[in-house]
Amino acid sequence: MQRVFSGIQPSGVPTLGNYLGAIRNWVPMQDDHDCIFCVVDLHAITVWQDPKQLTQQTREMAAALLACGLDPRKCILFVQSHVRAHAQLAWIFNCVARLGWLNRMTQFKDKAGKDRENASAGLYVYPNLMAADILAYHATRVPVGEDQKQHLELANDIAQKFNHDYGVTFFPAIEPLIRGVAARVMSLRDGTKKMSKSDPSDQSRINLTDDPDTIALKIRRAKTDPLPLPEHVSGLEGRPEARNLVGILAAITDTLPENVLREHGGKGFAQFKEVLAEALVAHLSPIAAEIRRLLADPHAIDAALHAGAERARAIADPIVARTQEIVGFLPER
Ligand code: AQP
Repeated sequence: MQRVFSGIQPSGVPTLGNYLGAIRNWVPMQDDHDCIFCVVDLHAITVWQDPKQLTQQTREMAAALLACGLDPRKCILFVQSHVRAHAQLAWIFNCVARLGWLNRMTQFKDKAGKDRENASAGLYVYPNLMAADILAYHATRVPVGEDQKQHLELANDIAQKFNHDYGVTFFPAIEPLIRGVAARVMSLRDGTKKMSKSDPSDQSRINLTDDPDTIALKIRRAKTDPLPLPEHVSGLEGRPEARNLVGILAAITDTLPENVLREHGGKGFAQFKEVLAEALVAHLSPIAAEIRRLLADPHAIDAALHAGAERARAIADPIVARTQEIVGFLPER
């Protein structure tokens, strides 16, 4: 079985974007892949995180992943900082990756914004840690969205350079794993920006923990344009907010945007938003209820994560020990 690795940052409550773009697609992979899923807290602190909130968000993220269907009997689920191998291998990769490679990463440019001098060094070397996350397990398949493809190419460059420089065939090639239509969900306030858990406006996103009234209100207030819905997908051209809402209904009801428009084309947004809110509430309410149930027992969540970390260490520690040996570090014992 191919080994899959994927991670998600505990940088806020998981959103509908995280769910439709990533988490929902991870669930079926557990049946035909050797899956390792990680709450990547080391990545989260590349931008400021309030310590108390980070602890809470890490548990919430784990609860959300379990509530969405990740099953510790079928996959390994753990927190990144609990497995030292990630940071150990990332340091070695900091010494393999070239500055020129990192300078080309568009996500750094986006996240650092204009005040680049003030961005953390961690944000800059984020892709090296991501390479370490994957290669510490010799994982060969990584489910990624379009935005992460560049980081995956960099991980492959690091693996190849390491193998070449040390004259070994140790790290495998990594391939993106694309399953079904990975939905890209945009902000409810601006159809040209992606929905993000760290967006300052809570109105810009649907959180997996939102109650039905909040979901309905956020959808009702979602930005739209004055025209009715078009009859065909071509009519969504230049209408990012309309495209986003149609895309969300299509993804949540497992259909294509053209089918949504066949049924709802010509309607006004007030009517369409009611249908969309109802579909979202029906789909997300059981998940929110399960998150609440799991969070009522934080010790059980921590215990599941500790057990996951132990299984992760059993795979990663020997790979990192061998990497250190290849590099020429004096053996620890
Ligand atoms: N809006 C989105 N639509 C589709 N997929 C999305 N993902 C994130 N936002 C959307 C996918 O979720 C996975 C985990 O993401 P992450 O937590 O590692 O970081 P991110 O992509 O930066 O997600 P956020 O929510 O925007 O977090 P912050 O606000 O901390 O930056 C990834 O597979 C991602 O593609």
